[in-house]
Amino acid sequence: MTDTYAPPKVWTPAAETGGQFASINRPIAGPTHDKELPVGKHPHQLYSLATPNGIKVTIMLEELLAKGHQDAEYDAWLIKIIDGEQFSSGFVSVNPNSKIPALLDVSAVPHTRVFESGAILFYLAEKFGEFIPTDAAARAECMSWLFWQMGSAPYLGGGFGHFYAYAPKKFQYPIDRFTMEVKRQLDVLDRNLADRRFLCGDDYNIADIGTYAWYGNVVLHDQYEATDFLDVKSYTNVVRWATEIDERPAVRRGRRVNKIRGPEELQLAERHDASDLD
Ligand SMILES: N[C@@H](CCC(=O)N[C@@H](CS)C(=O)NCC(=O)O)C(=O)O
Repeated sequence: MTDTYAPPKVWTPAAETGGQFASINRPIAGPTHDKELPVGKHPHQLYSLATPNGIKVTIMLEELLAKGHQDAEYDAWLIKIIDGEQFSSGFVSVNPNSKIPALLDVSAVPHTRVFESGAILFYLAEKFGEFIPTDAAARAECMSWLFWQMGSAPYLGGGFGHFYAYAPKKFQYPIDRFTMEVKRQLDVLDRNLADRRFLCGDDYNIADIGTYAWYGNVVLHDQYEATDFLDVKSYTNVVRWATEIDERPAVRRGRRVNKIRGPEELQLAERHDASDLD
């Protein structure tokens, strides 16, 4: 790999790009192999991994259960993305985009698939009438922050995280570009949270769950080992907001589901019963 690059007339993939996750990247969609997904006994079948996008959904499901919605019960099946399990025929039938998280609601008629973490949060919020405001203006604010998060996270993960932590070498140009944007996003959040307890005001909702999963990880859990580099402590309102969410029992539970890295006592590869987390 060189520092400068003259793009050819028609792009073809390099034989070896290097960097983490290079082995699962390919320029086409669709399945690579035939394999059905397992289906358990609960209304919701989740196929996922405890990445920031994955924990959004397990946190939401644990929050719904904590509110007493027994119908929110779920089986959480592990999808090892590094092994390419998101490219099985079964997974692609639930998410044609081959990315976790993917949800199959087998209590719905017909069985309903939902992919994209933001869409899953919204689906569950609507289904249970929880963590989403009913008033039109408040709902618009909630959806605005939820969509903001969905649009912003790729700059944080795919941009900053990739070039700062996963690329085969440190290249200054993309690191500078994405650090600029991530710090701007942190400042957007910090200013909004200066006079709001949660993103939309006094109430915790799906916008907080989605945004916490990414920015909470960065400011509290040293995601990408960039705590000092991004000077996360200077975003005091973000840290205060993320800390409050981080301490919620349902958040603690949800973060552990489909987790196969980190301290062993916090890992839970699959969840098929509430007692798996006790
Ligand atoms: N916009 C999607 C992004 C999902 C996503 O990027 N998932 C990653 C893990 S966090 C994944 O499955 N990567 C596997 C791959 O790219 O093959 C969402 O929010 O659900």
